[in-house]
Amino acid sequence: MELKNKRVLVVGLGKSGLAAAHFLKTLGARVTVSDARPATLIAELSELLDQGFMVEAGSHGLLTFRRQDLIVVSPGVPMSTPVLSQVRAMGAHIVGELELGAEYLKGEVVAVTGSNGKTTTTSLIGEILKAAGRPTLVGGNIGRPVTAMVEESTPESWSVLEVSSFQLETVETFKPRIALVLNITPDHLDRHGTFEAYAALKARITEFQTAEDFLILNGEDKETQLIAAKTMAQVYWFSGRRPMKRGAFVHGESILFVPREGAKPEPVMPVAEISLAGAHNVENVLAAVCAARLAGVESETIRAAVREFKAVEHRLEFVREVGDVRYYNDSKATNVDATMKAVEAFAGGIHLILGGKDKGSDYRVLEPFLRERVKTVITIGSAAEKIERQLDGVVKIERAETLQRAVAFAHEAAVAGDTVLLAPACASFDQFENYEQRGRVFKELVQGL
Ligand code: UMA
Repeated sequence: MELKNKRVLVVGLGKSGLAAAHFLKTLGARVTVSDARPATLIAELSELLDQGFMVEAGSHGLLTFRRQDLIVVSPGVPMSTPVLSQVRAMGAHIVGELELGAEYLKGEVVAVTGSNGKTTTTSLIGEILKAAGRPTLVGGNIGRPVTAMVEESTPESWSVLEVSSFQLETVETFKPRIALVLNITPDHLDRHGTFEAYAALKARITEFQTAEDFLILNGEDKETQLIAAKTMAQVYWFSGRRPMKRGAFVHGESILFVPREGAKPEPVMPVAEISLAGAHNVENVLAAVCAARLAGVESETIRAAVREFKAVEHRLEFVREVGDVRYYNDSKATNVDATMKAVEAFAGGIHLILGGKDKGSDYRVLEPFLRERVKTVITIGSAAEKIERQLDGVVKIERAETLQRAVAFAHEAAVAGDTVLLAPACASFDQFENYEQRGRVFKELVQGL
């Protein structure tokens, strides 16, 4: 894409949009930015105008969108947005921020998608590559836009990208050297409409891969297995339950890696050396081991890096013990499947804080896990009523409305040996800026007990 002197529109002025706008300027493009928020709410407005950007605020106007050589959308802006559908029908060229950044990124790319475990796996692969002495960059959905990584990248770089379904909606050439699909369970149905549409977007991570590339899939997840038939890349597998023909798996007490079909399994490390809680985290480690071995990192280096790796903030993060009650922050559990995995990580005695902004989820699937391990569900946010309706009679439910009241209630209700777990199964946007802020507020409340 030669963009010098081209008219480019950036849609959405969050992290991605701002990074894309500044990046496009370095390429010599004539950049307009458009955000649905009113001008008074865009903190960067005067700075952007001073820097020579044209700004449209308060709405997305068809005229602005029609006059462009390229439109770059932020992940939070759906392709179904009316003005985008309209100009697309007229032949507009529309890409996402990830697609734009990845096209200019130098070096190798490892891309991690899936419904859950993306952030942990992305961070862990990053740590392993760093430990192996590779110049490593970590970004994407994890928080650093790809366009903001380009300048730092060199032909020797390894960029490890967390990739969301929102970002995959707008790829057109994205071709990672190593792609991972960790699992596919219902999420973001409010945006994608159906589970099938969501799963199809996840598969786009491998759409442009060729035979020299690698695709790592979960041997225990039916939806990811289906992708194996659709890829040109060399498929590797991971499994916590049984040996795989090639890939990483648990056998007895150890993690093994098979580099080629028929090759002898190589020992990588004992499972007991993983310091992260929960069976799902063993899967995340297996996926990372597989990616790191395919990137050519020695098992000894992988083992040392995994041993050192602690939980990422907001992912089943231990906060504090108060009067023999342990508090965990899993604010990143923004869908039902993630909550299920968090609950599974504890034997029982859980006071579970659920709720926030509903994403069209079915909370009834939590039933067996709640019956087995949860003493009380404490609801917060706008999804509270739906959760209570769907889980009526399954478990004791308390409506707290706010996180503050939820923590106070859990503190009252919990007895020695219990666990208080924030794993809300919902987005945070009804009461918080994002899941990070929700997690931080939770931790502050717990520290204040
Ligand atoms: N906006 C419009 N028009 C619209 C919708 C939104 O102008 O129709 C504007 C909003 O007013 C706002 C901006 O778009 O100013 C927000 O853009 P955004 O939602 O894309 O947010 P960013 O700050 O750019 O953050 C995005 C990702 N956000 C989403 O995908 C919703 C971040 O992932 C990511 O870290 C960041 O880019 C850097 O790559 C967050 C996320 O929640 C963590 N991701 C989802 C998830 O993990 O479940 C997919």
